[in-house]
Amino acid sequence: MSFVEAIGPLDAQRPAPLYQQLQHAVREAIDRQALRPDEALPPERDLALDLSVSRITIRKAFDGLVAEGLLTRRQGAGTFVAARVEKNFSKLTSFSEDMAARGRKASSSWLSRSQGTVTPEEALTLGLSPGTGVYRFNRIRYADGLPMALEYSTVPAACLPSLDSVEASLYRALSDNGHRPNRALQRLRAVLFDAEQAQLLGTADSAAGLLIERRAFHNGQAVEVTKSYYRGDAYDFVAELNDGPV
Ligand code: 16G
Repeated sequence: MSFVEAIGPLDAQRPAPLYQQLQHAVREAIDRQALRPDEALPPERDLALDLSVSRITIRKAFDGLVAEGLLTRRQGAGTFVAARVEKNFSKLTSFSEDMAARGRKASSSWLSRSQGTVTPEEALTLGLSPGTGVYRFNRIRYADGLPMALEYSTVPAACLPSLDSVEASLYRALSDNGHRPNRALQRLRAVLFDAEQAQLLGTADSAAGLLIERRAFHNGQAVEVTKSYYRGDAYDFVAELNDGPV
C-alpha cells in the first residue's frame, strides 16, 4: 500500500487546517499499522503533488510529527516512521513479551554464550558464593528485524538445565524450569554508545542510550543479572507511579 493510500484523502473544505488533517491521518495510519515502523515516507515534493497541497503544508505537518517522536528524519535518507517502543521499566516483563504486546516481532542474534563462574562483582550483586557456576548470554535484540538493544545476561547455572536451553527467550527458559523472576532491582543510567556498541546497534558513534541493569530473583533466589543497553532513539521509557489508594 502506498503512503497516499495508507493515509487517505485530505479535504480542503474541512475546517481543520490541512497540515493538521495530514498529521491526524498519519497518526491513525500508524495506529492501524497501515504505516509500519521504519517505513520510508515519499519525498515531500512528491507528496505535495500527490496530495495537492503545498510543500510548506507537508513540511509543517512532518515537523510536528518528528517533534512528537512519531516520525524521524535521517540525514540524506529522508523521513521514516519512527520505530519507537514504549518500555515500562516498572514491569517485570521480558524483551520478547514487551515486543509481543506491541505487535512487533522479537528476535535475537547471539554475540556469545558461555559457561563459567561468577566474577567477584557478580557474586556480590547476586549474593552468590565465589566459584558458583553461571551461564552468560550476550545478545543483540531486534524488533521486526531492527536492532533495539544489547543484552548481557548472567544466570546461575542451577537455574537452567543447560547452556542450550535458552532459545528465543531467556524468561521462557527460566519459566519452564520454575525460576521465572518475581522480584527485581533495577538501576538506570544514561550512556553514550562506544564505537562497537554503535556498530552492533546500527546507530551513530556516541549515540545516546539507556543502560538498565536488572538483578532479578525468584522467591529470594538470584536468577539473573542483565545489563540492557537500549537505543535512546528507539524507546520511550515510562513507569506507573502509585501513591496509595485513589
Ligand atoms: C528484558 C529484561 C532483561 C531480561 C530480558 C529477557 C529489562 C530492563 N530487562 O530485556 O533483564 O533478561 O528481558 O528477555 O526489561 P527474553 O525472555 O526475551 O530473552
